[in-house]
Formats: sequence, structure tokens, C-alpha cells
Amino acid sequence: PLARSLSMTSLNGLPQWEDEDLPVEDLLLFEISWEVTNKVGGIYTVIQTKAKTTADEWGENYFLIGPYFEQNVKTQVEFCEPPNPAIKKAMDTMKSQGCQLSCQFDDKPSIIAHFHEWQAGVGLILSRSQKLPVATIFTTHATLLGRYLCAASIDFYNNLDQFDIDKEAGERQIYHRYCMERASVHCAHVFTTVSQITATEAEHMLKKSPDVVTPNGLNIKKFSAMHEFQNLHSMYKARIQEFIRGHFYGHLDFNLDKTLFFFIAGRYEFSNKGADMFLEALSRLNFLLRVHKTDVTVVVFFIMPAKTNNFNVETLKGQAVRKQLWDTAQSVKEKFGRKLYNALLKGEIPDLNKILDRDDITIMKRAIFSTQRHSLPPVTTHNMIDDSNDPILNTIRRIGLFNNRTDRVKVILHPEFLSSTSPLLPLDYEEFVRGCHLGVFPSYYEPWGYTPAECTVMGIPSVTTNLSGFGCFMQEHVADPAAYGIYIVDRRFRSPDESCNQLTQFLYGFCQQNRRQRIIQRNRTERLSDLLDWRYLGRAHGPRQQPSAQCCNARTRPCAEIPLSKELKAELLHFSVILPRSSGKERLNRLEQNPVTPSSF
Ligand code: G6P
Ligand code: 1S3
Repeated sequence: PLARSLSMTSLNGLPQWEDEDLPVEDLLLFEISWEVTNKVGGIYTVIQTKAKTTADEWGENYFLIGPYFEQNVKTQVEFCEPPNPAIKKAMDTMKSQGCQLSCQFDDKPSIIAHFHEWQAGVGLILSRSQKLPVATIFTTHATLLGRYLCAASIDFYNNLDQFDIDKEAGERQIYHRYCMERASVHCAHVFTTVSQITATEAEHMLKKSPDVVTPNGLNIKKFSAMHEFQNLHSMYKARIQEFIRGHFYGHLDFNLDKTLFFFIAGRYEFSNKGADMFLEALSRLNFLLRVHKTDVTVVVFFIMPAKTNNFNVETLKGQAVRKQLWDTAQSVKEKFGRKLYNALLKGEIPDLNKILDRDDITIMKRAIFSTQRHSLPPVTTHNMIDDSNDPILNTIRRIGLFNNRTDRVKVILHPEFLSSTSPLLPLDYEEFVRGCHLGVFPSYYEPWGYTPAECTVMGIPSVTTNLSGFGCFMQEHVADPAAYGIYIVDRRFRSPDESCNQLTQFLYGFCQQNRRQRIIQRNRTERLSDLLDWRYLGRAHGPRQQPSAQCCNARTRPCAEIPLSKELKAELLHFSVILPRSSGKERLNRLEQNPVTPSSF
């Protein structure tokens, strides 16, 4: 059947079969990445969430190839015999010859191989140099040089067309990797990337304009009941509150019902992911909440993996103390209940002053005594291997956000990905996000940015920037993203200090909302989720296949302005920011609109 067929005409330089329309049934699709079953960053999410949609379409003709890590294989892979005889033969050959493949097909060649990033690109370069009959696709999710230059706090977007890229790669000692990346790009029949901003970056850093921009999607779960995601928020928030009771034992002088949970998560790239700006904004927010005597407390989680020596004692003790208090309360309650029950059986109302005996009082006093602590609640949950050089901890030290009683903003660095089996915070990432109020991702370098997208589909508002692929995508497709709980910090046209103030304004405005406003906002955020579904974005990714802008604009209502009085603006001037870059001004926009002519490798 020819119902679903792919046209190969755009694959320059392929042999004689290039003009044919081949039915999908006769094609094999291989997707190759270092992050197949191996969570390093966002590519893992791309592959994992897209797998179902792709498998639905390609069935047993779809194969993922990734690195073999025992632990990952045990937890994520099911062993089976490949039904396709050619694949079986190839695999047998690989096994017998120590992972060398010789792959032959009797009839016409019909293989598409999709390589992600430079690590996998080696396979692409070899396929082409050995003239294998394979149609190749290369996707970059970031350029090596872009990531390195941005991480070095270089004013990247103002100088995109100015870099001597070979020299930069050499000086950063990534020349070999950069060559593999650039060769993969130029060898591929189709080169793609995940956003327009990265397409522009690729033109300058890799000297080739991507053939297609393929925005990243997600697997959207739809609940039969509309309010189900709100219930989930409540349920998982309660679990986070439980952790907070333990972590802040002895310092629980704030109202948990008026406590908001913010978080940032992702690969630990301090300035690329905007953790620097976030901390600076938190310091300003803390100041504003304190001077205005707000009764709201904000607890901020940093979920960014770093090298650690396991959980620290103080954090584990916090949860042990909480558990002990819970057990004490349960045993006293049990005794109290029994006495009350017996009294009622006798037709008496017990003397409530006597219902607790001295033992009960002693147990409770001991429990209260155990909550005394002489240190502040820790700002990190783990023993950090490089504690004294850790950029988040050093910034916390500099701005003095130490979880003091007077602080309205409390911080917790959790330098490990979350897991439902953790003895500390037993939630997986999705559950954690659902339980929070706001995700904050003020990235400087973010080719796409899954974290705010994940928040959106779970109905959790988030902050992103107009230097992230996701932020630009939302600006393009939704008339007023802020009205839907997508706050976009302007990091293109404003100075870092101005961007930081804008972020502070978003955070402060969010804290001023009441519960009803937050519930309404979550409903609106969740309505954007269709826009990010692989079911739309998975189809060739062309603009025609994406949901139209109107479908969102039609539902857009004007957004309430977040008030920031003159006085507050003046107060914010007390702060100084140590963020070196200047704003992107007009240059990036100009570069995006006037692509350079692609040169050859
Ligand atoms: C959900 C639940 C409500 C709950 C609310 C709390 O909407 O369905 O029952 O009151 O969350 O929202 P908040 O923003 O205060 O965590
Ligand atoms: C990259 O992962 P990262 O967090 O290192 O790829 C992701 C998937 O395309 C993308 O969302 C992210 O912006 C990139 O940075």
C-alpha cells in the first residue's frame, strides 16, 4: 500500500533511487544518539517522547541505537528478537565480530539514518565516506561553539558574525569535536535543528543553514476530567510540603498554605540556563517581599545535577525528625482516641485536661526538643564535591540567601535528578513539576528548552526568554503568552540588569496573585498543550503542519498588567548585578532575517 509514503527528492546527491516515492513499509528508519536511554540533557526527552508517535507510524521498521550502559539497559530496555531478518543478520554479525556491522540488502536500498549531535555524527560521516546507500539526517540541538562561547559569558548574539570559529574551537580545545560536528552537518543529506535562533547560530558557527527547523514536541496526556491536573497539583504539592516540614524543622514559622514553590531544572550550565540571573532576581524578590511585609514565602528548588557525595546529614536528619514527630503524634492520637472511646462508651465526656498523662507529655516534650537546631536549614541537600567552587552555592553566599527566618525567599539546591525512590523527596520529575507553582528558566543559551514546555503541558506557568527556541516559538504562535502563564523575559533588547528587573517583576507579580487567580491561570496554561503535541509537531515539522496561530489567538484575552510602582522601581535600583553581557539589540534579529549564503565545508 502506498498510503503513507516519503518523498526523497530533497536528499541531494543520493544515488539512482532519489526520485522514488517509497512506501514506509519498505523503509527502515534508524535514529542514533548518545542519549537513547541515557539521560544527559534534553535530547533524551526528544527521543523518549517522540518514540511512541514514531513507532505508531513506522512500526517494526523503527530502530533506536544508543550507548550500552548496563544500568540503563536494565531499567529501560526489553530484550527481543528482531523480526526483520536483515536486522537479525546484521546484529548476529555485530555480535560475532565485536560490534562491526556489515549490512546487505538483497533488493533496493531503503534505509534512513537520523543522527543526533556530533557524537553520533561519526556514523554519518563514515556512511557517506564509504558511500553506503543510506539517506542521512543530522540534527543539532545546540552547536558546540555556541554552548562554549555562551558559557564563557561572551556577548554571543551581538557577535555571531564576528567569530573566528576555527580559532575559537582550537582555543577551547574542542577542535576535534567541532570538526566532527561541522563535517556531519555538511555530509548530511538533510540538516535540521530545533529552532530558528539555533538555525541562525548554525549558519555562523557551522557555516550551513539548516534545511528544516523541527520544533520539539511532547507526548500529551489528556485526562478525561478537565480538572484532573489541578487535583494532581494539590496532591503533589502536599508531598513537597511534607519534605519542606522536614527540611525546615525548627524554622517552620511560615505559613505553608501561603508558600509558593518555584524551581529551575536542567543541565548544570550556570549562566547558559540563567541560574545566575534567577539568583539575582531572587535576591531582589526577597527584598521586595520583606519590605512590603508580605505574608507569602517562596521556596525555590534548583534541580541541577552536579558531583556529590550523597545526601548531607543535616538534610537526612530533617526528614528523620519530621518522621519522628509524625510517629509521636500518631501514638499520642491513638492513646487519646482509645481513652475518649472508653469514656464515651460509659456515657461520659472525659476531662480533656487529664486525658493526656505525664508519659504523653514527656514524649511530646522530647519530640519538640528534637526539633531544636543551632544551624540554619541547609541550602543544599547533598555534600558537594566541589563545594567551594560551585557557582550556585557561591552566588548564594554572595547574595546572602541562607534560609534565615527573616528571608521570605528560601533556597534549596538539589544537585541530582529527582527520583520516586529518593529517601528525601520521593517524587519523579513530572510529579514534582505538577506540585510546584512556577518553573523559572531565564536561559541565555537555550536552543529549544523543554523545561518550560513540560510545565505548560502540565498546566504549570513558567518563565522563559526570547533567546530560547521555546520562548520564540510561543511568541510566534500565541498573541499574548503571559496571559497563558508563559512569561517571556526579554534578554535580546534589554541589558542584563533590565532583564533581571523584568524577571523580578514577573516573580513579584506572581506572588501577588491569590489562589483563585493561580487556579485560573493554570487552566489557561494547560490550554496551550495541544500546540506542543508530537502529534502535530511530529509531522514533517513544516509550518503548514503546525497548529495555526489563530487557534490560540482566538482564545487570547488581554493580560492583566503586573503592577510595579515608581517606588518599587526606585527600590530595585539598590541592587547591582554582576552580569557582563550587553543586550542583543537589533543585531540578532537582523541576522535572522538575512541569512548568510551557506558555504561548503
Ligand atoms: C488545585 C486544587 C484546589 C486547590 C488548589 C491550590 O486547583 O484543585 O483544590 O485549592 O489547587 O492551588 P495553589 O495555587 O494554592 O497551590
Ligand atoms: C539541548 O539539551 P540542553 O539542555 O543541553 O537539546 C534540547 C532538546 O532539543 C533542547 O531543548 C535544549 O535547549 C538544548 O540544551
